[in-house]
Amino acid sequence: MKKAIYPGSFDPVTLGHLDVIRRASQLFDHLVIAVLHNSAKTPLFSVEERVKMLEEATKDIPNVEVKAFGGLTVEFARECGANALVRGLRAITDFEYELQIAQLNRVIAPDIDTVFLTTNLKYAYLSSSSVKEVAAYGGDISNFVTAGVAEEVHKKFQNKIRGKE
Ligand code: COD
Repeated sequence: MKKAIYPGSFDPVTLGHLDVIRRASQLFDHLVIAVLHNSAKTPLFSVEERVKMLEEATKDIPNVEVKAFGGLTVEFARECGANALVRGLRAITDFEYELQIAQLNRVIAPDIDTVFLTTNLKYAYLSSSSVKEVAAYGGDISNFVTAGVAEEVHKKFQNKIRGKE
């Protein structure tokens, strides 16, 4: 069985991520979406919230599961029995960063390969950070995320404004 993981922050999951997930799910028998919980960045959503949004957004793809992880990505891939990491590439800036991480991971774990999927041009400009920035100023994010995720993002910013979080 060909197994891969797709690691990331997914804070929150965008239509760009979902496009990569759909395409990777057709290349591998089983795909684990690995959501990092101890990121140096301070995420907008807790890892539980990010996992839940991903589960909802991918519920129609049978060979995909969502799991939280901490520590090294390659160790988590081994725990899952996967020998490939899926990553997405949008621009040359992604490439430089991703190539360095892929080479580092290859030294740490020569048995695990990184597979790059180039972005769907429709979503080449899209990142979780830009979604959060637009939403923080009250903008429309319906072209960038699913309806369910848009609702959660708006709720989060409203709670922040009201001082609930
Ligand atoms: N189109 C295509 N791909 C996209 C798009 C889009 N519109 N948006 C994002 N992507 C791709 C990104 O390029 C990336 O490959 C992936 O989707 C996930 O993106 P993010 O932004 O949600 O997640 P990252 O890049 O912040 O995740 C970083 C990791 C969690 C993978 C990394 O920090 C990590 O591996 N940490 C664990 C510690 C470790 O193993 N370190 C050693 C390697 S540095």
